[in-house]
Amino acid sequence: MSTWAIGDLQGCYDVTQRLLERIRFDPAVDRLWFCGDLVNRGGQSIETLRLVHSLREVSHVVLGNHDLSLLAIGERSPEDQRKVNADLQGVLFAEDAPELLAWLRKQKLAHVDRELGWMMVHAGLAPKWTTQLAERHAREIEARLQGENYRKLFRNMYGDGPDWSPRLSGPERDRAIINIFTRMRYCSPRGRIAFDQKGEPGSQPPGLYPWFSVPGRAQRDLKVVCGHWSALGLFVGQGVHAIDTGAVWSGKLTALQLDAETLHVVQVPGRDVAAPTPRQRPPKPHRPQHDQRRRDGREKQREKSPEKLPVPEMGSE
Ligand SMILES: [Mn+2]
Repeated sequence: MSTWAIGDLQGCYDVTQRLLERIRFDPAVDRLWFCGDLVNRGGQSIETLRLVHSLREVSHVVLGNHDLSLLAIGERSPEDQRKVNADLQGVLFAEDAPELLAWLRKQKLAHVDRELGWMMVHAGLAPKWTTQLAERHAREIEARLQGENYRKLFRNMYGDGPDWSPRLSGPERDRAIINIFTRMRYCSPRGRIAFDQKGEPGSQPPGLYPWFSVPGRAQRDLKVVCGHWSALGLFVGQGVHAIDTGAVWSGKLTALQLDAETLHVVQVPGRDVAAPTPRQRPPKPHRPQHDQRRRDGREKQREKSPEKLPVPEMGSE
């Protein structure tokens, strides 16, 4: 019997199947931990979701930003749902979407197995969070996801602020907790997340640290396995095993054996599609001053109504 953690699948069904074959996964005896971001971008999101759902009795799943984004879009009108990419539409308009999304909504933000000695989250933990605190905050959000008012949670979920503080309450508290568990990479020593920094360590501005090496961070009594940060690649250190190795962008899909005596990693090649080069901003055309102001006004209005955005920012990173 083996327990394996598997990195971000991102709708890469064929790659996932190859990895399960490589580790000779046997549902009769083995167990799987999925690090989240099961869907989006890989082109086979519906197949991937069906596969993980079919393994639900022998798996643990934590939600990633793309999974939460899919769930939020799942609550919108069919007209709005037709604005998202074809891969997500393949899930939203599938016959079994209600069953799959209802199951996905009941997954966790943090999974803990103290006997095994591991905690799994999608992205990261706040600097001051022990594993016990992290577990408590994950349970807060999981209770909302499973409660009657989950639609309200999805409506209030989008946005980069506020920074985490234990004194937060209401929708702001929910958003801060969700952002830490599902979007964290770099942060300041006080825990302010640098949402725009996605590169490998060393590329970040001074004063920012990978969340797991922030000076003064809490001591943690469990090893942490996580995904979300493909530019970091396979990283083992500071009590953290980061295993998003960019399967969706011609990287690899990684499995890490959690009950092994020594480091045991198995990888298969990812989808054969290169990462897009960062979009170049076109030079701003010259506009008369009053025209520019009007345009800015319209943009501000658009920002206030995130439901109008065809692809929400939570799932765009
Ligand atoms: Mn992610």
